[in-house]
Amino acid sequence: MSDKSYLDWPFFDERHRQLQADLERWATDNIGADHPADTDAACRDLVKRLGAAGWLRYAVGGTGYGGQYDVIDTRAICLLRETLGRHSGLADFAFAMQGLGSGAITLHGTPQQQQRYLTKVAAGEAIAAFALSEPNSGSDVAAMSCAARRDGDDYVLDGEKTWISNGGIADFYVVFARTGEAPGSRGLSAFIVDAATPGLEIAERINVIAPHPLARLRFTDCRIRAGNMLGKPAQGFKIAMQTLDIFRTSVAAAALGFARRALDEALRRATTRPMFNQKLADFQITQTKLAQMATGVDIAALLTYRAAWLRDQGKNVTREAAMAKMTATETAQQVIDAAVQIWGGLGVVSEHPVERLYREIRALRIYEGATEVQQLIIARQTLTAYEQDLKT
Ligand code: COS
Repeated sequence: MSDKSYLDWPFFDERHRQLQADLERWATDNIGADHPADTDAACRDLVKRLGAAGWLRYAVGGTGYGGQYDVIDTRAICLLRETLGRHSGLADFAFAMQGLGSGAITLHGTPQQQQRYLTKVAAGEAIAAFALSEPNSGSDVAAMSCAARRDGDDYVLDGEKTWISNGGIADFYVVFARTGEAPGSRGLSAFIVDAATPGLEIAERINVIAPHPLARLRFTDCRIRAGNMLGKPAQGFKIAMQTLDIFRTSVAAAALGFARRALDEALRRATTRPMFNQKLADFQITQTKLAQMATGVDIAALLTYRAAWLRDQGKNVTREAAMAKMTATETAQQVIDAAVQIWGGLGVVSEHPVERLYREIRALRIYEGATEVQQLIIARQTLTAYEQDLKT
């Protein structure tokens, strides 16, 4: 039984507490924590079930297009990821990628684009993916080389994208490409590319430490209508960053869910494991670990829900989202490692809950901006604020 006292923090409204309670019931009844043999099939199934149960409505904005609210409620997204993450890494993944993959359409899509894609994403009838990274452009987004050349009423895409979650099972990809209006970050644009478009192929499926659908995509003379562009030409970099501002906070929430589960598992073990005529939890050395874990969980929760709450107040949260993502993912890694230690030999047995968490957390410190990128962002924002202060 996880600590729920944080739900009384002032970041939340009654609807958030209700959402969390409803989802907790649903997840307990409907989600297994196992890593299935066929990850693609499991993900497709999870998307369908999350859609049918109404949870994916929170992943998109626009009540006219299947969204729960007109504007994405970041706290709701975070509560969903935290709760799903506590039950199953794959369920969290399936939910999160629907949001990340369609976030740019929620933020910048035309009504036609929103009608066509968001309604299906919210219903679990279409799988979305976000295609930003390239073999030579991960942290340095502005260095991307995948190109989109204007040709009459079309754009023609050439290049590669890699580490694309849902790659291989997605129905459409939001692809960022160089349109060349200016060098670097000012010459990128965003496009919606349907998976069946000729010239788009899955060049490679990538197996990772905690399996989920992941692929490298190749675009060769891939022709799409100019109407598939999201926003205006040259807005691609900002569209990508605005999307990440929402979903980075939610990565923090997923890490928080993993950490809470690890703490629960550690408590279960420590309070029942006999050792030297007492229980593991009776040793001060165990209590020190538990104290650090519980405090780490609350630090992660405070930063996560601060960023989510601020964004829901319409504030710029680039700095706060970066702080939340960096701290929650790094802290969760430590909490999970301590849980493995408390479980001892059992903690490294394949498919034990803490062994699974140990594998699940690792990628979160890398994807959607590695910890080092978050540090760069926080430092830049802090220095800029200081320099502006000096001027006024
Ligand atoms: N929202 C809106 N605009 C933003 C923004 C944000 N969060 N962050 C930056 N911008 C704007 C800047 O204001 C700047 O605008 P102007 O050109 O008008 O001045 C422009 O975008 C370029 O910003 P910046 O100079 O900071 O870009 P850099 O190339 O230095 O890159 C980092 C900044 C490293 C922070 C960025 O490339 C990044 O986030 N990298 C990690 C990418 C990532 O998460 N990859 C994983 C993909 S998903 S698995």
